[in-house]
Amino acid sequence: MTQDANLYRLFAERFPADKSACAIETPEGLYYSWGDLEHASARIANLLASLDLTPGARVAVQVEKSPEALLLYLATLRAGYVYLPLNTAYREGEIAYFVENAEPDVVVCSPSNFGWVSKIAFTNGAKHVFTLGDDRTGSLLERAAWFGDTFETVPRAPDDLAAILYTSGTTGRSKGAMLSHGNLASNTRVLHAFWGWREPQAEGRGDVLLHALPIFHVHGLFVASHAALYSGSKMIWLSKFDAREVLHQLPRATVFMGVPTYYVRLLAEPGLNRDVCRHMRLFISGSAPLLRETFDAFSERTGHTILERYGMSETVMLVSNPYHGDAAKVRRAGTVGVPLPEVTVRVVGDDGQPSADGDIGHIQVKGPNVFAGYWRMPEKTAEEFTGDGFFKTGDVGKFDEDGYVHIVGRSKDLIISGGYNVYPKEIEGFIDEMDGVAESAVIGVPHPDFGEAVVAVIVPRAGVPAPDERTVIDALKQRIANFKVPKRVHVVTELPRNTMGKVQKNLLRDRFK
Ligand code: MCA
Ligand code: AMP
Repeated sequence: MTQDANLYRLFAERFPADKSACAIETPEGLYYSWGDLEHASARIANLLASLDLTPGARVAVQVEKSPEALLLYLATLRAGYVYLPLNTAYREGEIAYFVENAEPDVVVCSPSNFGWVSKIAFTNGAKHVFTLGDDRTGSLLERAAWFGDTFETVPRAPDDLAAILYTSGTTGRSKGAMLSHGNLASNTRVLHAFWGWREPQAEGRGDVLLHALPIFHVHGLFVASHAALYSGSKMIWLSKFDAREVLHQLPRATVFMGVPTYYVRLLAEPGLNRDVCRHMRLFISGSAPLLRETFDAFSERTGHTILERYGMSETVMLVSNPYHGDAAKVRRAGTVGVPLPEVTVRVVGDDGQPSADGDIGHIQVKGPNVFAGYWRMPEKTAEEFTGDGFFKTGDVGKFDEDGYVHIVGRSKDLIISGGYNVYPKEIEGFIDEMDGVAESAVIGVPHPDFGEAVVAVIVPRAGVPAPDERTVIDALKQRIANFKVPKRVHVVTELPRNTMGKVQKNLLRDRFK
Protein backbone atom coordinates (compact mmCIF):
# COMPACT_ATOMS: atom_id res chain seq x y z
CA MET A 1 0.00 0.00 0.00
CA THR A 2 1.53 3.30 -1.04
CA GLN A 3 -0.49 5.78 0.95
CA ASP A 4 -2.79 5.19 3.86
CA ALA A 5 -6.37 5.90 2.78
CA ASN A 6 -7.99 5.33 6.18
CA LEU A 7 -10.80 7.88 6.33
CA TYR A 8 -10.06 8.65 9.98
CA ARG A 9 -6.54 9.69 9.03
CA LEU A 10 -7.96 12.07 6.45
CA PHE A 11 -10.01 13.74 9.20
CA ALA A 12 -7.29 13.66 11.86
CA GLU A 13 -4.76 15.32 9.57
CA ARG A 14 -7.14 18.23 9.27
CA PHE A 15 -8.16 18.57 12.93
CA PRO A 16 -7.35 22.12 14.10
CA ALA A 17 -3.83 22.71 15.39
CA ASP A 18 -5.32 23.80 18.70
CA LYS A 19 -6.56 20.42 19.97
CA SER A 20 -8.21 22.05 22.96
CA ALA A 21 -10.69 23.85 20.71
CA CYS A 22 -14.27 22.63 20.80
CA ALA A 23 -15.24 19.86 18.35
CA ILE A 24 -18.65 18.96 19.77
CA GLU A 25 -20.88 20.63 22.29
CA THR A 26 -24.32 19.61 23.45
CA PRO A 27 -27.24 21.64 24.86
CA GLU A 28 -26.72 19.72 28.13
CA GLY A 29 -23.39 21.50 28.45
CA LEU A 30 -21.01 18.71 27.41
CA TYR A 31 -17.88 19.82 25.59
CA TYR A 32 -15.57 17.57 23.56
CA SER A 33 -12.31 18.99 22.24
CA TRP A 34 -10.52 17.70 19.14
CA GLY A 35 -8.05 16.09 21.52
CA ASP A 36 -10.96 14.33 23.27
CA LEU A 37 -12.14 12.91 19.93
CA GLU A 38 -8.64 11.60 19.26
CA HIS A 39 -8.09 10.06 22.70
CA ALA A 40 -11.56 8.69 23.35
CA SER A 41 -11.78 7.09 19.90
CA ALA A 42 -8.30 5.62 20.57
CA ARG A 43 -9.54 3.91 23.75
CA ILE A 44 -12.46 2.32 21.89
CA ALA A 45 -10.20 1.40 18.94
CA ASN A 46 -7.80 -0.28 21.39
CA LEU A 47 -10.71 -2.26 22.84
CA LEU A 48 -11.85 -3.34 19.36
CA ALA A 49 -8.29 -4.25 18.35
CA SER A 50 -7.88 -6.35 21.51
CA LEU A 51 -10.75 -8.56 20.36
CA ASP A 52 -8.49 -9.95 17.67
CA LEU A 53 -11.04 -9.83 14.87
CA THR A 54 -10.21 -10.59 11.26
CA PRO A 55 -9.64 -7.58 8.95
CA GLY A 56 -12.95 -6.47 7.46
CA ALA A 57 -14.96 -7.68 10.50
CA ARG A 58 -18.30 -5.91 10.86
CA VAL A 59 -19.28 -3.86 13.90
CA ALA A 60 -23.09 -3.53 13.94
CA VAL A 61 -24.44 -0.64 15.98
CA GLN A 62 -28.01 0.18 17.05
CA VAL A 63 -27.73 2.92 19.67
CA GLU A 64 -29.34 6.27 20.41
CA LYS A 65 -27.53 9.33 19.07
CA SER A 66 -24.75 10.62 21.32
CA PRO A 67 -21.22 12.00 20.88
CA GLU A 68 -19.97 8.57 22.06
CA ALA A 69 -21.85 6.89 19.20
CA LEU A 70 -19.84 9.08 16.81
CA LEU A 71 -16.66 8.13 18.68
CA LEU A 72 -17.54 4.46 18.19
CA TYR A 73 -17.83 5.08 14.44
CA LEU A 74 -14.43 6.80 14.37
CA ALA A 75 -12.90 4.00 16.47
CA THR A 76 -14.23 1.37 14.06
CA LEU A 77 -12.58 3.21 11.16
CA ARG A 78 -9.33 3.53 13.13
CA ALA A 79 -9.26 -0.17 13.98
CA GLY A 80 -9.79 -1.03 10.30
CA TYR A 81 -13.20 -2.66 10.76
CA VAL A 82 -16.46 -2.10 8.91
CA TYR A 83 -19.19 0.03 10.51
CA LEU A 84 -22.81 -1.08 10.16
CA PRO A 85 -25.23 1.51 11.56
CA LEU A 86 -28.84 0.49 12.22
CA ASN A 87 -31.91 2.70 12.65
CA THR A 88 -33.01 2.78 16.30
CA ALA A 89 -36.62 2.21 15.20
CA TYR A 90 -35.88 -1.29 13.87
CA ARG A 91 -37.59 -4.13 15.75
CA GLU A 92 -36.50 -7.70 16.39
CA GLY A 93 -37.37 -9.18 13.01
CA GLU A 94 -35.56 -6.39 11.17
CA ILE A 95 -32.43 -6.57 13.36
CA ALA A 96 -32.39 -10.37 13.05
CA TYR A 97 -32.29 -10.07 9.27
CA PHE A 98 -29.40 -7.57 9.24
CA VAL A 99 -27.35 -9.54 11.76
CA GLU A 100 -27.96 -12.83 9.96
CA ASN A 101 -27.00 -11.26 6.65
CA ALA A 102 -23.98 -9.20 7.68
CA GLU A 103 -22.59 -11.62 10.30
CA PRO A 104 -21.01 -8.95 12.49
CA ASP A 105 -18.39 -10.07 15.02
CA VAL A 106 -19.30 -7.19 17.31
CA VAL A 107 -22.78 -5.83 18.07
CA VAL A 108 -23.33 -2.68 20.11
CA CYS A 109 -26.85 -1.90 21.36
CA SER A 110 -28.70 0.29 23.86
CA PRO A 111 -28.54 -1.07 27.43
CA SER A 112 -32.34 -1.48 27.49
CA ASN A 113 -32.25 -3.72 24.37
CA PHE A 114 -29.42 -5.97 25.53
CA GLY A 115 -31.72 -8.93 26.26
CA TRP A 116 -33.19 -9.40 22.82
CA VAL A 117 -30.31 -7.99 20.76
CA SER A 118 -27.68 -10.21 22.41
CA LYS A 119 -29.84 -13.26 21.80
CA ILE A 120 -30.03 -12.45 18.08
CA ALA A 121 -26.33 -11.58 17.94
CA PHE A 122 -25.00 -14.71 19.66
CA THR A 123 -27.39 -16.97 17.73
CA ASN A 124 -25.88 -15.59 14.55
CA GLY A 125 -22.25 -16.03 15.52
CA ALA A 126 -21.36 -12.62 16.95
CA LYS A 127 -18.48 -12.91 19.40
CA HIS A 128 -19.05 -9.74 21.44
CA VAL A 129 -22.06 -7.67 22.41
CA PHE A 130 -21.51 -4.33 24.14
CA THR A 131 -23.97 -1.73 25.33
CA LEU A 132 -23.86 2.04 24.89
CA GLY A 133 -26.45 4.38 26.38
CA ASP A 134 -27.00 7.97 25.29
CA ASP A 135 -25.76 9.11 28.73
CA ARG A 136 -22.25 7.59 28.57
CA THR A 137 -23.36 4.39 30.30
CA GLY A 138 -22.87 0.81 29.16
CA SER A 139 -20.22 -1.86 28.86
CA LEU A 140 -18.51 -0.39 25.78
CA LEU A 141 -17.15 2.65 27.60
CA GLU A 142 -16.58 0.72 30.83
CA ARG A 143 -14.34 -1.72 28.97
CA ALA A 144 -12.68 0.95 26.81
CA ALA A 145 -11.69 2.93 29.93
CA TRP A 146 -9.14 0.22 30.72
CA PHE A 147 -7.26 0.86 27.48
CA GLY A 148 -4.73 3.50 26.53
CA ASP A 149 -5.69 6.75 24.85
CA THR A 150 -3.32 6.54 21.92
CA PHE A 151 -3.80 4.26 18.95
CA GLU A 152 -1.91 3.83 15.71
CA THR A 153 -4.70 4.03 13.11
CA VAL A 154 -4.67 0.88 10.97
CA PRO A 155 -3.69 1.68 7.36
CA ARG A 156 -6.39 1.01 4.78
CA ALA A 157 -6.42 0.98 0.97
CA PRO A 158 -8.96 3.17 -0.88
CA ASP A 159 -11.00 0.11 -1.88
CA ASP A 160 -11.15 -1.37 1.62
CA LEU A 161 -14.62 -1.31 3.13
CA ALA A 162 -15.44 1.38 5.67
CA ALA A 163 -19.19 0.83 6.10
CA ILE A 164 -22.18 -1.21 5.05
CA LEU A 165 -25.52 0.57 4.82
CA TYR A 166 -28.66 -1.48 4.38
CA THR A 167 -31.10 -0.21 1.77
CA SER A 168 -33.83 -1.92 -0.18
CA GLY A 169 -32.70 -0.54 -3.52
CA THR A 170 -35.14 -1.21 -6.31
CA THR A 171 -36.95 -4.27 -4.94
CA GLY A 172 -36.97 -7.07 -2.42
CA ARG A 173 -35.18 -7.55 0.87
CA SER A 174 -32.69 -5.07 2.19
CA LYS A 175 -29.26 -5.20 0.63
CA GLY A 176 -26.03 -4.04 2.25
CA ALA A 177 -24.44 -1.27 0.18
CA MET A 178 -20.66 -1.60 0.62
CA LEU A 179 -18.94 1.78 0.88
CA SER A 180 -15.16 2.03 0.85
CA HIS A 181 -12.81 4.48 2.53
CA GLY A 182 -12.19 5.87 -0.99
CA ASN A 183 -15.92 6.38 -1.71
CA LEU A 184 -16.47 8.32 1.50
CA ALA A 185 -13.25 10.32 1.22
CA SER A 186 -13.95 11.47 -2.34
CA ASN A 187 -17.46 12.60 -1.47
CA THR A 188 -16.27 14.42 1.63
CA ARG A 189 -13.59 16.31 -0.31
CA VAL A 190 -15.94 17.23 -3.13
CA LEU A 191 -18.70 18.50 -0.82
CA HIS A 192 -16.19 20.46 1.26
CA ALA A 193 -15.16 22.48 -1.77
CA PHE A 194 -18.57 22.59 -3.47
CA TRP A 195 -20.36 23.92 -0.38
CA GLY A 196 -17.57 26.32 0.53
CA TRP A 197 -16.87 25.01 4.06
CA ARG A 198 -14.96 27.48 6.19
CA GLU A 199 -12.13 26.21 8.36
CA PRO A 200 -11.77 27.65 11.89
CA GLN A 201 -8.94 29.91 10.76
CA ALA A 202 -11.09 31.33 7.92
CA GLU A 203 -11.30 35.07 7.77
CA GLY A 204 -14.27 36.26 9.76
CA ARG A 205 -15.51 33.06 11.27
CA GLY A 206 -15.17 29.29 10.82
CA ASP A 207 -18.28 27.20 10.25
CA VAL A 208 -20.39 25.80 13.08
CA LEU A 209 -22.69 22.93 12.15
CA LEU A 210 -26.00 22.53 13.94
CA HIS A 211 -26.34 18.72 13.83
CA ALA A 212 -29.92 17.53 14.35
CA LEU A 213 -30.07 14.47 12.06
CA PRO A 214 -29.89 10.85 13.19
CA ILE A 215 -26.46 9.27 12.63
CA PHE A 216 -27.45 5.86 11.29
CA HIS A 217 -27.97 6.96 7.66
CA VAL A 218 -25.95 8.72 4.98
CA HIS A 219 -27.39 12.18 5.63
CA GLY A 220 -26.49 12.58 9.31
CA LEU A 221 -23.36 10.42 9.39
CA PHE A 222 -21.60 10.77 6.07
CA VAL A 223 -22.77 14.16 4.86
CA ALA A 224 -23.17 16.21 8.03
CA SER A 225 -20.60 14.71 10.42
CA HIS A 226 -17.95 14.15 7.74
CA ALA A 227 -18.22 17.72 6.52
CA ALA A 228 -17.58 19.08 10.01
CA LEU A 229 -14.81 16.60 10.85
CA TYR A 230 -13.00 17.31 7.58
CA SER A 231 -13.27 21.08 8.03
CA GLY A 232 -12.35 21.12 11.70
CA SER A 233 -15.72 22.76 12.33
CA LYS A 234 -17.47 22.70 15.67
CA MET A 235 -20.72 20.76 15.86
CA ILE A 236 -23.64 21.68 18.11
CA TRP A 237 -24.91 18.17 18.68
CA LEU A 238 -28.65 17.64 19.23
CA SER A 239 -29.81 14.15 20.20
CA LYS A 240 -32.75 14.51 17.80
CA PHE A 241 -34.56 17.08 15.71
CA ASP A 242 -36.75 19.36 17.76
CA ALA A 243 -37.87 22.56 16.02
CA ARG A 244 -37.76 24.74 19.16
CA GLU A 245 -34.32 23.50 20.18
CA VAL A 246 -33.05 24.14 16.64
CA LEU A 247 -34.37 27.72 16.79
CA HIS A 248 -32.75 28.14 20.19
CA GLN A 249 -29.34 27.06 18.84
CA LEU A 250 -29.52 28.64 15.36
CA PRO A 251 -28.02 32.02 16.36
CA ARG A 252 -24.79 30.20 17.25
CA ALA A 253 -24.56 28.17 14.02
CA THR A 254 -23.61 28.80 10.40
CA VAL A 255 -24.68 25.55 8.66
CA PHE A 256 -27.79 23.38 9.08
CA MET A 257 -28.80 20.22 7.24
CA GLY A 258 -32.18 18.54 7.28
CA VAL A 259 -34.86 16.57 5.50
CA PRO A 260 -37.80 18.63 4.14
CA THR A 261 -39.91 17.77 7.22
CA TYR A 262 -37.43 19.74 9.37
CA TYR A 263 -38.01 22.85 7.25
CA VAL A 264 -41.79 22.37 7.32
CA ARG A 265 -41.67 22.12 11.12
CA LEU A 266 -39.33 25.12 11.47
CA LEU A 267 -41.73 27.18 9.35
CA ALA A 268 -44.56 26.28 11.74
CA GLU A 269 -42.62 28.01 14.55
CA PRO A 270 -43.41 31.73 14.96
CA GLY A 271 -39.85 32.24 16.21
CA LEU A 272 -38.31 31.50 12.80
CA ASN A 273 -37.15 34.85 11.45
CA ARG A 274 -34.15 36.65 9.97
CA ASP A 275 -32.74 37.46 13.36
CA VAL A 276 -32.29 33.85 14.57
CA CYS A 277 -30.59 33.09 11.24
CA ARG A 278 -28.28 36.10 11.43
CA HIS A 279 -25.04 34.08 11.47
CA MET A 280 -26.25 31.35 9.13
CA ARG A 281 -24.33 30.78 5.92
CA LEU A 282 -26.12 27.75 4.52
CA PHE A 283 -29.27 25.66 4.90
CA ILE A 284 -29.16 22.31 3.07
CA SER A 285 -32.07 19.96 2.34
CA GLY A 286 -32.11 16.41 1.01
CA SER A 287 -33.28 12.77 1.28
CA ALA A 288 -36.73 13.65 -0.11
CA PRO A 289 -38.20 16.26 -2.48
CA LEU A 290 -38.35 19.78 -1.07
CA LEU A 291 -41.62 21.39 -2.12
CA ARG A 292 -41.37 24.72 -3.90
CA GLU A 293 -43.78 26.24 -1.36
CA THR A 294 -41.40 25.27 1.49
CA PHE A 295 -38.42 26.70 -0.42
CA ASP A 296 -40.28 29.98 -1.09
CA ALA A 297 -41.75 30.33 2.40
CA PHE A 298 -38.35 29.73 3.99
CA SER A 299 -36.73 32.32 1.79
CA GLU A 300 -39.41 34.87 2.62
CA ARG A 301 -39.20 34.30 6.38
CA THR A 302 -35.43 34.04 6.77
CA GLY A 303 -33.86 35.59 3.66
CA HIS A 304 -32.06 32.26 3.08
CA THR A 305 -32.24 30.19 -0.09
CA ILE A 306 -32.23 26.48 0.84
CA LEU A 307 -29.68 24.45 -1.12
CA GLU A 308 -31.21 21.12 -2.21
CA ARG A 309 -29.05 18.13 -3.05
CA TYR A 310 -29.64 14.50 -4.05
CA GLY A 311 -27.98 11.36 -2.72
CA MET A 312 -28.34 7.66 -2.08
CA SER A 313 -26.88 5.07 0.27
CA GLU A 314 -25.14 3.48 -2.71
CA THR A 315 -23.58 6.68 -4.02
CA VAL A 316 -23.44 9.15 -1.14
CA MET A 317 -24.11 12.56 -2.79
CA LEU A 318 -24.27 12.77 -6.58
CA VAL A 319 -26.02 16.01 -7.51
CA SER A 320 -26.29 19.36 -5.71
CA ASN A 321 -27.46 22.88 -6.27
CA PRO A 322 -24.46 25.18 -6.46
CA TYR A 323 -23.36 27.15 -3.42
CA HIS A 324 -21.11 29.68 -5.08
CA GLY A 325 -22.69 32.55 -6.97
CA ASP A 326 -25.80 34.56 -6.30
CA ALA A 327 -27.89 32.15 -4.21
CA ALA A 328 -31.22 33.30 -5.57
CA LYS A 329 -30.03 32.61 -9.11
CA VAL A 330 -28.06 29.39 -8.67
CA ARG A 331 -30.16 27.51 -6.09
CA ARG A 332 -33.37 26.62 -7.79
CA ALA A 333 -36.57 25.27 -6.29
CA GLY A 334 -37.81 21.99 -7.71
CA THR A 335 -34.40 20.86 -8.93
CA VAL A 336 -31.65 18.94 -7.14
CA GLY A 337 -28.93 20.84 -9.00
CA VAL A 338 -25.99 19.81 -11.13
CA PRO A 339 -23.77 16.70 -11.02
CA LEU A 340 -21.01 17.12 -8.43
CA PRO A 341 -17.39 17.44 -9.63
CA GLU A 342 -15.86 14.04 -10.54
CA VAL A 343 -19.36 12.49 -10.72
CA THR A 344 -20.92 11.59 -14.08
CA VAL A 345 -24.70 11.55 -14.23
CA ARG A 346 -26.77 10.64 -17.27
CA VAL A 347 -30.43 10.20 -18.09
CA VAL A 348 -31.31 7.30 -20.40
CA GLY A 349 -34.49 6.04 -22.04
CA ASP A 350 -35.94 2.53 -21.62
CA ASP A 351 -33.62 1.44 -24.45
CA GLY A 352 -30.56 2.55 -22.46
CA GLN A 353 -29.79 5.37 -24.91
CA PRO A 354 -29.07 8.87 -23.52
CA SER A 355 -32.15 11.09 -23.48
CA ALA A 356 -32.15 14.60 -24.94
CA ASP A 357 -32.23 17.51 -22.48
CA GLY A 358 -35.79 17.92 -21.29
CA ASP A 359 -36.70 14.28 -21.95
CA ILE A 360 -37.58 12.15 -18.96
CA GLY A 361 -35.64 8.94 -18.37
CA HIS A 362 -33.73 6.83 -15.85
CA ILE A 363 -30.99 8.51 -13.82
CA GLN A 364 -27.66 6.66 -13.82
CA VAL A 365 -24.39 7.56 -12.11
CA LYS A 366 -20.70 6.71 -12.21
CA GLY A 367 -17.78 8.07 -10.18
CA PRO A 368 -15.43 7.59 -7.25
CA ASN A 369 -18.40 8.03 -4.89
CA VAL A 370 -20.27 4.98 -6.22
CA PHE A 371 -20.29 1.90 -3.96
CA ALA A 372 -18.50 -1.37 -4.65
CA GLY A 373 -21.66 -3.49 -4.72
CA TYR A 374 -24.15 -5.20 -2.42
CA TRP A 375 -22.81 -7.35 0.40
CA ARG A 376 -22.68 -10.98 -0.73
CA MET A 377 -25.12 -10.35 -3.59
CA PRO A 378 -23.07 -10.42 -6.79
CA GLU A 379 -26.10 -11.11 -9.03
CA LYS A 380 -28.10 -8.21 -7.55
CA THR A 381 -25.06 -5.98 -7.93
CA ALA A 382 -24.67 -6.96 -11.57
CA GLU A 383 -28.37 -6.24 -12.23
CA GLU A 384 -28.07 -2.71 -10.86
CA PHE A 385 -25.08 -1.71 -13.01
CA THR A 386 -25.01 -1.16 -16.77
CA GLY A 387 -22.41 -2.82 -19.01
CA ASP A 388 -20.40 0.41 -19.05
CA GLY A 389 -20.29 0.72 -15.27
CA PHE A 390 -23.12 3.14 -14.46
CA PHE A 391 -25.26 2.50 -11.35
CA LYS A 392 -29.01 2.55 -11.98
CA THR A 393 -30.46 4.81 -9.29
CA GLY A 394 -34.10 3.78 -9.75
CA ASP A 395 -34.96 7.49 -9.87
CA VAL A 396 -36.61 9.00 -12.91
CA GLY A 397 -35.78 12.50 -14.05
CA LYS A 398 -34.45 14.86 -16.67
CA PHE A 399 -31.76 17.43 -17.34
CA ASP A 400 -32.97 20.92 -18.15
CA GLU A 401 -31.21 23.15 -20.69
CA ASP A 402 -28.95 24.57 -17.95
CA GLY A 403 -27.70 21.14 -16.88
CA TYR A 404 -29.81 21.01 -13.70
CA VAL A 405 -31.30 17.62 -12.76
CA HIS A 406 -35.02 17.37 -11.97
CA ILE A 407 -36.27 14.22 -10.23
CA VAL A 408 -39.80 13.60 -11.47
CA GLY A 409 -40.51 10.15 -10.05
CA ARG A 410 -39.13 6.74 -9.24
CA SER A 411 -39.09 3.48 -11.15
CA LYS A 412 -38.61 1.73 -7.78
CA ASP A 413 -41.71 1.36 -5.65
CA LEU A 414 -40.58 3.52 -2.75
CA ILE A 415 -42.26 5.85 -0.27
CA ILE A 416 -40.16 8.52 1.49
CA SER A 417 -41.77 9.51 4.77
CA GLY A 418 -40.06 12.21 6.81
CA GLY A 419 -36.80 11.34 5.02
CA TYR A 420 -37.00 7.61 5.80
CA ASN A 421 -37.46 5.07 3.01
CA VAL A 422 -40.35 2.64 3.15
CA TYR A 423 -40.63 -0.20 0.65
CA PRO A 424 -44.30 -1.09 0.07
CA LYS A 425 -43.46 -4.69 -0.80
CA GLU A 426 -42.07 -5.32 2.68
CA ILE A 427 -45.19 -3.93 4.42
CA GLU A 428 -47.54 -5.74 2.03
CA GLY A 429 -45.78 -9.01 2.95
CA PHE A 430 -46.59 -8.49 6.64
CA ILE A 431 -50.20 -7.43 6.00
CA ASP A 432 -50.87 -10.35 3.64
CA GLU A 433 -49.91 -12.77 6.45
CA MET A 434 -52.67 -11.38 8.70
CA ASP A 435 -55.89 -13.29 9.37
CA GLY A 436 -58.72 -12.20 7.14
CA VAL A 437 -56.52 -10.48 4.51
CA ALA A 438 -56.62 -11.74 0.91
CA GLU A 439 -54.20 -9.17 -0.48
CA SER A 440 -52.99 -5.62 0.04
CA ALA A 441 -51.36 -2.63 -1.62
CA VAL A 442 -49.28 -0.09 0.26
CA ILE A 443 -49.02 3.40 -1.20
CA GLY A 444 -47.63 6.82 -0.35
CA VAL A 445 -49.98 9.78 -0.23
CA PRO A 446 -49.09 13.47 0.19
CA HIS A 447 -48.69 14.45 3.85
CA PRO A 448 -48.18 18.01 5.12
CA ASP A 449 -45.51 17.02 7.69
CA PHE A 450 -43.83 13.87 6.40
CA GLY A 451 -44.02 14.74 2.67
CA GLU A 452 -45.50 11.33 2.01
CA ALA A 453 -47.44 9.13 4.42
CA VAL A 454 -47.74 5.35 4.27
CA VAL A 455 -51.29 4.12 3.64
CA ALA A 456 -52.43 0.50 3.29
CA VAL A 457 -55.33 -0.68 1.15
CA ILE A 458 -56.54 -4.19 1.95
CA VAL A 459 -58.89 -6.68 0.36
CA PRO A 460 -60.52 -9.01 2.93
CA ARG A 461 -60.66 -12.75 2.43
CA ALA A 462 -64.09 -13.85 1.16
CA GLY A 463 -66.53 -14.79 3.89
CA VAL A 464 -64.51 -13.53 6.87
CA PRO A 465 -64.64 -10.11 8.50
CA ALA A 466 -61.86 -7.74 7.43
CA PRO A 467 -59.45 -6.81 10.23
CA ASP A 468 -60.11 -3.24 11.33
CA GLU A 469 -57.65 -0.38 10.98
CA ARG A 470 -56.55 -0.42 14.63
CA THR A 471 -55.86 -4.16 14.60
CA VAL A 472 -53.70 -3.89 11.47
CA ILE A 473 -51.75 -0.90 12.80
CA ASP A 474 -51.23 -2.42 16.27
CA ALA A 475 -50.07 -5.73 14.80
CA LEU A 476 -47.59 -4.01 12.49
CA LYS A 477 -46.19 -1.87 15.31
CA GLN A 478 -45.07 -5.09 17.02
CA ARG A 479 -43.12 -6.20 13.99
CA ILE A 480 -41.64 -3.28 12.05
CA ALA A 481 -40.07 0.12 12.66
CA ASN A 482 -42.74 2.66 13.59
CA PHE A 483 -42.07 5.00 10.65
CA LYS A 484 -43.02 2.15 8.26
CA VAL A 485 -46.42 1.53 9.91
CA PRO A 486 -49.34 2.82 7.79
CA LYS A 487 -51.01 5.94 9.16
CA ARG A 488 -54.32 4.77 7.65
CA VAL A 489 -55.78 1.45 6.50
CA HIS A 490 -58.60 1.32 3.92
CA VAL A 491 -60.67 -1.73 3.02
CA VAL A 492 -61.77 -2.31 -0.61
CA THR A 493 -63.44 -5.23 -2.37
CA GLU A 494 -60.74 -5.47 -5.04
CA LEU A 495 -57.53 -3.78 -6.14
CA PRO A 496 -57.53 -2.03 -9.54
CA ARG A 497 -55.32 -3.92 -12.01
CA ASN A 498 -54.14 -3.27 -15.55
CA THR A 499 -54.40 -5.80 -18.37
CA MET A 500 -51.09 -7.33 -17.27
CA GLY A 501 -52.57 -7.95 -13.81
CA LYS A 502 -50.35 -5.33 -12.15
CA VAL A 503 -51.93 -3.30 -9.34
CA GLN A 504 -52.52 0.28 -10.51
CA LYS A 505 -51.15 2.11 -7.50
CA ASN A 506 -51.57 5.45 -9.24
CA LEU A 507 -55.37 4.96 -9.12
CA LEU A 508 -55.20 4.05 -5.43
CA ARG A 509 -53.03 7.10 -4.73
CA ASP A 510 -55.60 9.34 -6.47
CA ARG A 511 -58.48 7.78 -4.58
CA PHE A 512 -56.95 7.83 -1.10
CA LYS A 513 -54.95 11.05 -1.13
C1 MCA B 1 -41.43 9.38 13.31
N1 MCA B 1 -42.66 8.96 12.96
C2 MCA B 1 -42.75 8.88 11.65
C3 MCA B 1 -41.49 9.30 11.16
N2 MCA B 1 -40.69 9.59 12.21
N3 MCA B 1 -43.75 8.52 10.83
C4 MCA B 1 -43.53 8.56 9.52
N4 MCA B 1 -42.34 8.95 8.97
C5 MCA B 1 -41.31 9.31 9.77
N5 MCA B 1 -40.16 9.68 9.25
C6 MCA B 1 -43.79 8.66 13.85
C7 MCA B 1 -43.49 7.62 14.89
O1 MCA B 1 -43.79 6.37 14.34
C8 MCA B 1 -44.41 7.97 16.00
O2 MCA B 1 -45.68 7.45 15.72
C9 MCA B 1 -44.51 9.49 15.91
O3 MCA B 1 -44.11 9.84 14.58
C10 MCA B 1 -43.59 10.19 16.89
O4 MCA B 1 -42.29 9.61 16.82
P1 MCA B 1 -40.98 10.47 17.10
O5 MCA B 1 -39.81 9.59 17.00
O6 MCA B 1 -41.20 11.29 18.34
O7 MCA B 1 -41.00 11.43 15.85
P2 MCA B 1 -40.14 12.70 15.56
O8 MCA B 1 -39.02 12.81 16.55
O9 MCA B 1 -41.05 13.84 15.36
O10 MCA B 1 -39.44 12.27 14.17
C11 MCA B 1 -39.79 12.78 12.94
C12 MCA B 1 -38.52 13.24 12.21
C13 MCA B 1 -37.60 11.98 12.05
C14 MCA B 1 -37.82 14.29 13.06
C15 MCA B 1 -38.92 13.80 10.89
O11 MCA B 1 -38.31 10.98 11.36
C16 MCA B 1 -36.31 12.29 11.37
O12 MCA B 1 -35.38 12.80 11.99
N6 MCA B 1 -36.19 11.98 10.06
C17 MCA B 1 -34.92 12.15 9.33
C18 MCA B 1 -34.65 10.94 8.52
C19 MCA B 1 -33.26 10.92 7.90
O13 MCA B 1 -32.25 11.25 8.53
N7 MCA B 1 -33.19 10.55 6.62
C20 MCA B 1 -31.94 10.48 5.90
C21 MCA B 1 -31.79 9.14 5.24
P3 MCA B 1 -46.57 6.73 16.83
O14 MCA B 1 -46.84 7.81 17.84
O15 MCA B 1 -47.77 6.27 16.08
O16 MCA B 1 -45.71 5.62 17.34
S1 MCA B 1 -30.30 9.14 4.19
C22 MCA B 1 -30.98 9.37 2.63
O17 MCA B 1 -32.14 9.34 2.46
C23 MCA B 1 -30.18 9.70 1.41
C24 MCA B 1 -28.94 8.98 1.18
C25 MCA B 1 -29.96 11.20 1.31
O18 MCA B 1 -30.06 11.70 0.19
O19 MCA B 1 -29.73 11.81 2.35
P1 AMP C 1 -31.66 5.79 0.43
O1 AMP C 1 -32.15 4.47 -0.06
O2 AMP C 1 -31.99 6.05 1.85
O3 AMP C 1 -30.27 5.92 0.11
O4 AMP C 1 -32.48 6.89 -0.36
C1 AMP C 1 -32.10 7.33 -1.61
C2 AMP C 1 -33.26 7.90 -2.35
O5 AMP C 1 -33.74 9.07 -1.70
C3 AMP C 1 -32.90 8.36 -3.74
O6 AMP C 1 -32.80 7.29 -4.66
C4 AMP C 1 -34.03 9.31 -4.05
O7 AMP C 1 -35.18 8.59 -4.47
C5 AMP C 1 -34.31 9.92 -2.69
N1 AMP C 1 -33.75 11.29 -2.56
C6 AMP C 1 -32.63 11.69 -1.95
N2 AMP C 1 -32.47 13.04 -2.05
C7 AMP C 1 -33.55 13.50 -2.74
C8 AMP C 1 -34.00 14.78 -3.16
N3 AMP C 1 -33.34 15.89 -2.87
N4 AMP C 1 -35.14 14.86 -3.86
C9 AMP C 1 -35.85 13.74 -4.16
N5 AMP C 1 -35.50 12.50 -3.77
C10 AMP C 1 -34.36 12.37 -3.07
